[in-house]
Amino acid sequence: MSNKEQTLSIIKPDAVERNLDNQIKKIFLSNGFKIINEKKIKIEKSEAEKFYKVHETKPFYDDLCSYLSSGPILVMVLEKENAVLDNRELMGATNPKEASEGTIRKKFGLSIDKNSVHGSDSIENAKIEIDFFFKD
Ligand code: IDP
Ligand code: MG
Repeated sequence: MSNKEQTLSIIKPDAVERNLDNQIKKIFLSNGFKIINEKKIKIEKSEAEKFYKVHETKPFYDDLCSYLSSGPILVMVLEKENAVLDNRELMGATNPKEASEGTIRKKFGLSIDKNSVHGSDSIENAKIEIDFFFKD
């Protein structure tokens, strides 16, 4: 019995700017994820504010939203068993300095804000985030 799950992944502006999107996609594919849907877009700050609304009381909220809307991003729906948690593990800790060896953020992250990738943190949020970018 398969237990496929979907999660939302974003390759953030710092990584797209360094042309790392294909390398990062290969990491997902070689770790058993299927890329079900993808698009490269540039979002408005107002959209970033909606996407990151859970963080609106945080001191870094404004910078975070400016950053996510500062350049092109690659938004993807990833699918595999346990996609949400497996993606979080593959991404590594929020702060690249604290991320484990072999994780995407350890390899490519520049700083806690420019940490190269976003991944949904729960099945419930994955559904909300996938709808946010792909519901038409
Ligand atoms: P996550 O991306 O690992 O889920 P969250 O706590 O959900 O981390 O934070 C969302 C994003 O906000 C992070 O990926 C990072 O870009 C940014 N961020 C989180 N904490 C800080 C901070 O202390 N300073 C600056 N930016 C932060
Ligand atoms: Mg998060």
